[in-house]
Amino acid sequence: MKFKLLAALLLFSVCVKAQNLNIIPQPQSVSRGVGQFYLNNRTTIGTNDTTLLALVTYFQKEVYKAKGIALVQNSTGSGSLIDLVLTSSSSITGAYTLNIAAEHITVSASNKEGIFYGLISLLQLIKDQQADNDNNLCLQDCRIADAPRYQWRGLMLDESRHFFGKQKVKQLLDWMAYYKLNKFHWHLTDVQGWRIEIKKYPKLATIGGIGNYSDTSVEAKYYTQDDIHDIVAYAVQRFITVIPEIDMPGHATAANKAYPEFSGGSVAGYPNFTFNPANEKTYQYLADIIKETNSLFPAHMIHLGGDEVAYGVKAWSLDTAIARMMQKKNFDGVNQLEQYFFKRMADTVTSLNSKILAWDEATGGNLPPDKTIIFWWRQNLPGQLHLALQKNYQVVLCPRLPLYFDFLQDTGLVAGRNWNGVLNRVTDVYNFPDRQVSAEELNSKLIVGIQANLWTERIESEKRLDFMLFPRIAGLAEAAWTSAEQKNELAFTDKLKADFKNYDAAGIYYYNPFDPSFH
Ligand code: TNX
Repeated sequence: MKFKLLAALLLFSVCVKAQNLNIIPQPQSVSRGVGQFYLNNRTTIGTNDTTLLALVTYFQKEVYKAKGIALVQNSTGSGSLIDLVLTSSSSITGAYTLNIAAEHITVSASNKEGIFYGLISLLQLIKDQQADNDNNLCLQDCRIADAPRYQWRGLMLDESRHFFGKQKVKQLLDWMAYYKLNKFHWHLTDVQGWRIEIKKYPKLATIGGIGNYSDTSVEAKYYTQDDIHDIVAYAVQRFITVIPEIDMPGHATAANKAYPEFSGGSVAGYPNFTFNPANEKTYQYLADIIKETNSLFPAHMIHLGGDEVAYGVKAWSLDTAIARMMQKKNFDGVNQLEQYFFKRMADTVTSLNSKILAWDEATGGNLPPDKTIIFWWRQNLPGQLHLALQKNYQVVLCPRLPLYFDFLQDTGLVAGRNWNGVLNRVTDVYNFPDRQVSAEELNSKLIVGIQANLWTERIESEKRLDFMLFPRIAGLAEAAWTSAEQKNELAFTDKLKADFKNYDAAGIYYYNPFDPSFH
């Protein structure tokens, strides 16, 4: 008895009360208690619902990886020191409560996403503490009630310009989960490379996958369908939806290299940039590609691109077959032809019961509002956002400023796209969207969330990828999850500094805005 008391006192002495609860993104509400919970190799973890056992295992692995502490799985229902409780009440997807008391930790939620995010918050608190020599790790009592601001918390990776491969993508998915991001938009096709195996048209990958942009390799780099199944399953475990993008009718050069018969005209500067809208067979070809792609992704969402076709339509207007088609259909300009093309491909997507996703150029067309999500990227054209909302489209906000992570993130840096010195700092990302988008628009239920886009024209290595992504991904997470009222830039930067030790531990090459020696 005496010994126990002494042990408790000793333990108490190593428990350092953290000033902040270092959780990114900041939870909706946090209250602090005075006691402590000690986590160690004897701590049991269990659940009232066997469908949560996979989450228990996931959490055990993460805690072991981070701290070498092996939690004991209890398969006999409630009564564990850490209890995961699925409740029957209804609440929004991802909402949870996390209660840490001296004797007991409870994570409860009405959906699995919520349990998962509760565990992620707990994991972040665990990572923030140091275990003593006996492997006891002290957690401060607290009660957190949390829920996400947006259901779309996205990150886009461009793997056409540079290909990073399965391992890097999985690492990215790990960090997305760590920050409660839940939509991975995968830009798989573009001018520089086609990165997805399509069995019906194998040359797309084997020829289109040969890089032709600062990557001088002659080996085709792409994801096989098995790779894709593997990555999708990995994402599902982390409550991340993977959305493929097959960009059309522009940005099609890599595909056109593989199957030139569907290329839509050629003009100096942008040769083979577009698919051919005057060839009836193009539509069947792309429909086949869309169908095969759709079958690989449980998301039932296909991003059709639709951006920057203007670079290619010059080729359209010079092509006699295309001009003849426009005349026959009574189109008074290439824009109309573009809309016609896009609508036909969108119809293919909806015929598969999937949603159409598209860059904001598509707002001017006639896609069905109840089946379309528009990605507003041209921040210099706020009218596109107004129009999208007016036409009742759901919208993901991903304006180039501040959400393009290929742009410079600080003065003095050379890595990144330099657009007259424009900067996308981590704090700019953090402060989005409330200072940039009007309150009236932000109140619209049609705005489903926000997303950052990592274009990789200039990102040639994994190290550079990390440097562009970290720590801006943390700013993105809090912008997408935390309500405007709960955001606090100063507190965020403190938490960020604390998080850097996790980047260091993971070997991430990040930019440190508080240390000018980083480059
Ligand atoms: C515009 S955003 C593009 C991309 C480029 C990016 C570079 C968009 C829909 N199209 O093709 O990679 O700018 O910042």
